[in-house]
Amino acid sequence: MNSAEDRRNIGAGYRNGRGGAATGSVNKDCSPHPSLSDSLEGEIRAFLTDEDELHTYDDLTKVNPVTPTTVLKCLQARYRVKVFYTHAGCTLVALNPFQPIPHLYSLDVMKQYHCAPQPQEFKPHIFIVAEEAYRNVQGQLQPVNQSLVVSGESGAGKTWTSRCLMKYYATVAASSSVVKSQDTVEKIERRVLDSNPIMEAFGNACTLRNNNSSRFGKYIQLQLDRCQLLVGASVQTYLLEKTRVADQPTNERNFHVFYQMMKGATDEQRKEWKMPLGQHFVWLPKAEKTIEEDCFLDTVEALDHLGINEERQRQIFRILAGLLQLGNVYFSPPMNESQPCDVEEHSKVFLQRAAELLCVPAEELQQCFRVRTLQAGKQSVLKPCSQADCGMRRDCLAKVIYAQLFEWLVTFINNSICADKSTWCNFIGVLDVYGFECFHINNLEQLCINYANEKLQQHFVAHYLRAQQEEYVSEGLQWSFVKYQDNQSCLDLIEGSPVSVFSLLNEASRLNRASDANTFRARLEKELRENINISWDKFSMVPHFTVAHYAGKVDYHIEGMVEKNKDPVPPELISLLEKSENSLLHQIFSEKETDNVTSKGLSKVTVVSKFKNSLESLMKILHTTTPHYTRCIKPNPDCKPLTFKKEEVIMQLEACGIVETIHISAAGFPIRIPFRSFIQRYRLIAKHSRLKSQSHFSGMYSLLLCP
Ligand code: AOV
Ligand code: MG
Repeated sequence: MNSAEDRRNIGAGYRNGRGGAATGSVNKDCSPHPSLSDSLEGEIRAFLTDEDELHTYDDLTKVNPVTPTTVLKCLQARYRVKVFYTHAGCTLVALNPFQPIPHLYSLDVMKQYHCAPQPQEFKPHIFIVAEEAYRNVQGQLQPVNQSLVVSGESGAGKTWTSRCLMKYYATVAASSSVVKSQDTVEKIERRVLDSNPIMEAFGNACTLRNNNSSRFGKYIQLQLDRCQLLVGASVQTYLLEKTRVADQPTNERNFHVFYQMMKGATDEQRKEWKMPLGQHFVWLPKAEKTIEEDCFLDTVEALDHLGINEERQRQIFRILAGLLQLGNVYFSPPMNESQPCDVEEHSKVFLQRAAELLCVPAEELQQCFRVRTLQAGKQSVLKPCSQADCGMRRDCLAKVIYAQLFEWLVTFINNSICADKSTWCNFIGVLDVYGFECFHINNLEQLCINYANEKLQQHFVAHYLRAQQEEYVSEGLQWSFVKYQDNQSCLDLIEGSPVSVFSLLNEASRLNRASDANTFRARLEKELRENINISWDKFSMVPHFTVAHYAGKVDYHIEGMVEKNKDPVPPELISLLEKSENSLLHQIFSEKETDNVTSKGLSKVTVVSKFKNSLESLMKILHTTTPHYTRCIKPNPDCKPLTFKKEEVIMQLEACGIVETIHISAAGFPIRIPFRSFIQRYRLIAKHSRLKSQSHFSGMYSLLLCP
């Protein structure tokens, strides 16, 4: 597969025959998983004597007995014979092979699943889930929107799976719809797929856990018309990790697009972007090389297809080049405190270049970093910034520009692929958010990412583990309750009211004074010490707190957290950008007033409040759709091809409640038809009098096919 196809489609990650990312030692250090105990090993050995048969279990509900270890053993046997998908009742388990599997996702295979009268009778595959959702969308009585919820920890294969799903629908639901822009005419499915390489170039980066880690969440709705043809799509994104632009964790990288520019630029572009060969940029750390950096032309091609014209592209790349120059600007302390800092002598050239690329006056750019304007009544007072403040303001400028540029791109993509409401009637949503993360040092970014994963887990718990069982009971069926791990208490700890980590973080952010990590830690301890999901190492010198997430314990450093939550943008920076002669930059900052960037520059809504609200809206949408769950499992922490580490896998299985899911699925009713539809469909074969006597039946469903 070539690279353009890869990133539009489903093969990214293998240009050099190499998957995954990080080095073993680092990953082992930060892995949340302890080792498998000896007793567990014993249990595995005792399980099922005929080991040769194990790989034949297509559905884990057939494993007997169902325990974490038997399930593990079965998945391991299947992985050994290169079978990567297994049903677990209502869920599909997808093991990451970390290597391309020829033909597994070919056109022929898609057709096979799409055309089969009963795709479920075929080998487990992500295409079964895709096809089921596609058939369900027609609904029993009326169309029902569907959601494909793909979850798993970082590097487990969510983004890969989402690409597979999009490619599937772009193929089986391909319509004759075309969109016109400039002088090009594009098929809509091509455009929808082209949104992937753009969003991955701007929103993905190499981390310790995944070479192509999504640093934002996305929910893409594929819009279908009455004939179930794809006529458009819309993308909703969630909290881009913008801090990465100006601050990359050790051994990690900046967003792919910067490396793509560095590597893919022509001589002419290099000159225009002031990026001579061999130039060192502080914000482009040279952590492990990734194949995504070779994809500059793919990104440009996708921008073309989406209808972003050459001039707009020039402006985008000039802005990005300007940000790189900013990273090389440093400040020296002033002779006395009443004086502003100076730009370091060897940095001056970078400041000049940044100003040229961002199309703002260099002198004003410098002034914005060095001096803050305070409002005293009707008078403005100028106050010099400290050396640290100058650096913070420089970083802030880069972050706000990058985040707003990303948002502008997403809006453009939506305008380019979204169908007119009158042309589509229902949708299939594909959810791909950043996976659970646990690094050596975690901060607000990881708290938000892990919170999003808690929300998804809670959706699964509420929708499947809890609701299914309650439904059986309410319909008067005999049912012995299967216990499950409910993560609601962890969610309450993070987002609940009146007191939670978020509420205390917001409280600290509202206080208009420099926040002290120790004070915030003390506040957390005072207010939340009764909560079993949070703990502290009393002897630690570093202010921190530990949250027991459903997927493992994560230690969060508090230093800088309150400031990140406030996410303030100095008003001088916004005023400067409004004046930019780069018309894109000018447009972004003068026309648009977002929650966090107002013309006064101050952010009113904190990061966690905004994120919480956007996730709540997402949950509301999910609740109105029929969900289909796919659990991606990362079989080893080092992203090594075909390597299955039991410790790694069993922890993921336990965390997501797979065993409970299997129990409920195995004992439950696999087919449930709303009572009305049931009557409508089967009244012919029922005795009239009997039907009549049941017409008072209050249950929601007719539950069929008890196994
Ligand atoms: P993620 O989305 O779950 O992590 P990805 O989808 O980026 O993880 O997968 C990580 C890497 O695993 C990919 O780049 C591929 O190299 C490989 N991979 C995943 N699934 C498959 C598959 N089915 N076949 C072959 N290779 C695969 V994160 O975005 O970090 O949470 O935030
Ligand atoms: Mg991803």
